[in-house]
Amino acid sequence: MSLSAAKAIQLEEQYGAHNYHPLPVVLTKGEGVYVWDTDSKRYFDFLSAYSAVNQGHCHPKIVNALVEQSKRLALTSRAFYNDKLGESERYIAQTFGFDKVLLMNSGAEAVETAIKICRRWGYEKKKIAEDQALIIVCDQNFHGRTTTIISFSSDQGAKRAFGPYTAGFIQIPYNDITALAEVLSQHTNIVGFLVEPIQGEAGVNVPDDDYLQACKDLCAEHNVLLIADEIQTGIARTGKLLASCGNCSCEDRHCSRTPQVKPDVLILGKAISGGAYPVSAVLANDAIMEVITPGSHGSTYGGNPVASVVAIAALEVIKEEKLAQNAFDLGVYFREQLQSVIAQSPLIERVRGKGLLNAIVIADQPESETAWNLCLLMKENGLLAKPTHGNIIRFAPPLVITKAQIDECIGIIAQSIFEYQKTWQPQQ
Ligand code: IF1
Repeated sequence: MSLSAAKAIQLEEQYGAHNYHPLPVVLTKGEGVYVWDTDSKRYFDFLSAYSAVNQGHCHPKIVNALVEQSKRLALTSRAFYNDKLGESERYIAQTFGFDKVLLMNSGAEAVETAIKICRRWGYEKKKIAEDQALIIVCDQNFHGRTTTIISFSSDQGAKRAFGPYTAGFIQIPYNDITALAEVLSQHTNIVGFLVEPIQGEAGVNVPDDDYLQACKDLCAEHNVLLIADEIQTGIARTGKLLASCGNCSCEDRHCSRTPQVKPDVLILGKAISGGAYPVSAVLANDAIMEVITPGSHGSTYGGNPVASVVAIAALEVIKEEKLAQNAFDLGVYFREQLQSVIAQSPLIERVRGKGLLNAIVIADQPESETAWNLCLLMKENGLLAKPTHGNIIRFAPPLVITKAQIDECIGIIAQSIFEYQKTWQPQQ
């Protein structure tokens, strides 16, 4: 018997740190694109745990892998070998086309791992002076919440009063290849460029089609590692297996239209384990990964047997159910359908995104409550979504969604927009 919604909220209020401001809904069950609250009300999940549940909630194949391995051998630490890690390292490395992979747990841990690999590569291979390595990042980035990662964040809410900050990072504008070229020409001790192929948290900022290729070319020219953070955009979310690189599992017709960019270091998380278990990964070829030597990096749970089998199962689901293809096709359809709603509403400025990572921009001030209030109304109408920044609402359903379900969700979104705009006055 699950707790009442009020009791669940009260317990979190009293005993939990207040590090989130959740939508007022208490979920107790998930299956595919649906979640249910403690009053048995069903919702479409249009957040997918920030794109960790691409395969749909509680996918039977992934859950089964989790349960069966947990009953056999869950954790050995890396002090000993186990019979699952090597198999998953091979599967992951070959799926994404790299020589090696280093498995961690959270996305932030993988980003930290990539930063360490890149810095050590800079000292040992590029012969940068000790402790002088610089890594370029973009403004409006989101790469996690550790002290080093927030050191190069431009989000004051995530950064304020957590100093002193880690040095060694230069921030440039996103989607600005001239800015990247300038910084690369001004500094000789740059070792890496860490970038999201699409900026998720910043509001689904999609760069110019040729941006990533131009970044790759400039990084190659200056012997700098291109580090792609695909924790949110990867694993079929944007209509290809990866937003940045062309090792696609989708049909050629999709990839021929956008450049295939292979980063030097690839960072994955979230949907690599389908929302069942925390798994993250850093992939690179031998010439880079060999800077990691015994004792130089690790974690208690990183690469454990359960993580290993869950990651394989989650990636197999992506391939077997052709979820990249589905995300591509239904993403086009979703944006087209939403565009016809937007054309009838002064409330929404535009829709943008790739695959099933989309967002609408509300025609109001970022500090207005409009996006939040519209999410509350969509919740009442049976769809869960949450604002990213101020006046932007992200729409990211599980990739197993069907066309008929998209139609139903367009109906809910349209109904909510038309209902809300009856009484809406834009903030002056
Ligand atoms: C929160 C944001 C999304 C990520 C990218 C690394 C990480 C994330 C591109 C770190 C994590 C999550 C974290 C969660 C909310 C969510 C989020 F709003 F914070 F920014 F998705 F956009 N790189 N994103 O998106 O991975 O350590 O969380 O496993 O912290 O509130 P993690």
